Amino acid sequence: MSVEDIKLVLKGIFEPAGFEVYPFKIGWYNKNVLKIFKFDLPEDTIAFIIISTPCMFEKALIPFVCREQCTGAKDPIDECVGHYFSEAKEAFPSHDILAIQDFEMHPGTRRAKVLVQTAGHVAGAAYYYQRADIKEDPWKEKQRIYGVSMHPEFGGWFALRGVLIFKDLQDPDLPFIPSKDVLDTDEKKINVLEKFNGNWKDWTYRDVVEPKERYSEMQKNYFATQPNQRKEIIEAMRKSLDHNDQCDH
Ligand code: B12
Repeated sequence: MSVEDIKLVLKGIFEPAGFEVYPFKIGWYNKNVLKIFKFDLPEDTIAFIIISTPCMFEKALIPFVCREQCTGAKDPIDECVGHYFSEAKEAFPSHDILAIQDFEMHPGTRRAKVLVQTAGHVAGAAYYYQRADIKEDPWKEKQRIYGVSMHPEFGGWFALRGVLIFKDLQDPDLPFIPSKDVLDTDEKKINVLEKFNGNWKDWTYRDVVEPKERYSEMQKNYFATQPNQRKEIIEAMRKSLDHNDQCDH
């Protein structure tokens, strides 16, 4: 099966649920990250980054919490994404696939197993803006400035959910598609980094690119609420599906 064929199958699984899928080569990722984050795999190994767009909440999460009777014991979004990752793995029984979600850390350390922003950047999905991109920045030398990715269509209204690495699939010919630099001046880059680092809770960093869609009020409310207090919102989500008569429990 070619990368293009695999991408089509993955799109069939993820797109109806509000996710996007972009292929990349492990070598492109490894070239950018420090040794401790590199994957010990040949550089032409094929992987896919999975991104959730605003409608994932309504298309995947609400039906999922309804179906699965989530108790909130585990994070419903992580579980929901995990469900789709399992489905993707099952679609390719003859391939050796390593699925890694954004929250997964190496045991015993607090080091992420995959840096999804770098993966999204090299896959051409969302430009990863970092302090190092700016010629003259206004911050103190020692100040930690976290980088932020921007999607060309959804601005900051998306999340990078994880990667699927096809460990036994290599393709030297996968074309490199650079991610779109949607913030073309240092001023705009500084602005988004200031907002992401200083005021991420007010949502404004997400709007530095005019998005074609934002999170719904229910989704914003969900993310603005502490995970251990989301039970009520999850109940409301269930009821919203009951209303539409789509819930089969
Ligand atoms: C740990 C973590 C945190 C920590 C530390 C943040 C950090 N960036 O280090 C804390 C708790 C502070 C945090 C907070 C938040 N986080 Co957070 N976090 C993560 C997590 C799990 C890992 C990040 C990490 O450890 N990075 C390690 C450092 C070393 O990586 P780095 O700085 O990118 O350095 C690498 C690059 O520079 C690369 N590199 C070097 N040169 C070059 C050149 C190029 C061209 C490229 C591409 C790369 C590259 O090499 C370096 C490594 O060697 C990621 C998910 C993930 N698995 O990636 C989410 C993630 C970064 N967080 C995210 C978000 C949204 C948040 C919050 C808003 C809270 C929230 N969840 O809503 C806040 C905002 C930050 C703030 N103002 O406090 C999003 C960012 C989305 C986006 N649009 O970019 C992510 C991607 C989660 C997701 N699923 O989408 N987070």
